[in-house]
Amino acid sequence: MKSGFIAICGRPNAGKSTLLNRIVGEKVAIVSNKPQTTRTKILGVYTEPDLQAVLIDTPGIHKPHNKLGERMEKYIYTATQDIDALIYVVDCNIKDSELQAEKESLSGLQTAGIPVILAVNKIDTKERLELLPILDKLQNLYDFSAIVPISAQRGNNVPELFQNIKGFLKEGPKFFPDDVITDQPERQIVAEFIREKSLRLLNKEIPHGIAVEIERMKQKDNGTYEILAAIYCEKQSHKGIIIGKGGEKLKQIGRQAREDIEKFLDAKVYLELWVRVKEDWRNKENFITDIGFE
Ligand SMILES: Nc1nc2c(ncn2[C@@H]2O[C@H](COP(=O)(O)OP(=O)(O)OP(=O)(O)O)[C@@H](O)[C@H]2O)c(=O)[nH]1
Ligand SMILES: [Mg+2]
Repeated sequence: MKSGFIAICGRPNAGKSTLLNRIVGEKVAIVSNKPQTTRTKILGVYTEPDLQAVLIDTPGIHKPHNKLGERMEKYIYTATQDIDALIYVVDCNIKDSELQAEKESLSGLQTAGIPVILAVNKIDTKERLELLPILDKLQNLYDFSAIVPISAQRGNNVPELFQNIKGFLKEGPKFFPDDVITDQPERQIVAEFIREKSLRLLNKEIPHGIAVEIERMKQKDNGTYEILAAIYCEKQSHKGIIIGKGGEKLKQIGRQAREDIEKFLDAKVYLELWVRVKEDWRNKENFITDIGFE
């Protein structure tokens, strides 16, 4: 029996959560094209009869601008303690001007003694020949154990990447039962699905100031779930935008979230959404803790 912990790190939007979902084979982490989609560390468990890899998705590495950002930084730090290997994900569309930031992110991770595998992601967006000079530049950033070009979205080369990870697992126990794929409680996944739709359907600065809290969730005798959730935003003007003309935007968020939640819970769902304003919540320690950032 072999097992181990593998952290997935990298700058915002690189495709870390997409990779986690791809390896686990189910959606356990939300994905959007807005940077800083992931706010906590999220475990995804991959199990075979004689092997278990516990993957830890992390928030994108960035300079924190508020208390929430500082917590996100702590999650990255704790996720990279006592691990057997680290997958560093980088978008292959990286510009030369961004290489230095990438190098600094890597050196901030304190990876001394930990094998680091570089996953060069989104290769579906590039021609093979265009990729070679990029790989060349990236390999100078760090003494990587391996460099694997992948498409997390389409799955290209992800088995090869995983084969590489297997080499770093050690003799050890299963840390989770065979049927467990994530450490997140049901309520948290439901809240995240709602936040994902908000991120995807809203523009500009609003998505970053959104938090979702499940205020009530119960299953009725007929199997149907009743869920009441609050979408928090930071300004009164944002509230109007989230609700939209005639409530249309909020309805759209609710419809799309409900589809995902029903698939996940394998049951019918009645979802009610409220929008609430909490000024500057990203700087309010107590509120951040209350909505689930331990
Ligand atoms: N074309 C392409 N797009 C991808 C690929 N992997 C991820 N994406 C897209 O890139 C965006 C960011 O993906 P995420 O998985 O949320 O990235 P992340 O690194 O987890 O981002 P943060 O949580 O914000 O740090 C989404 O729009 C994804 O659909 C890929 O292999 N190819
Ligand atoms: Mg993410």
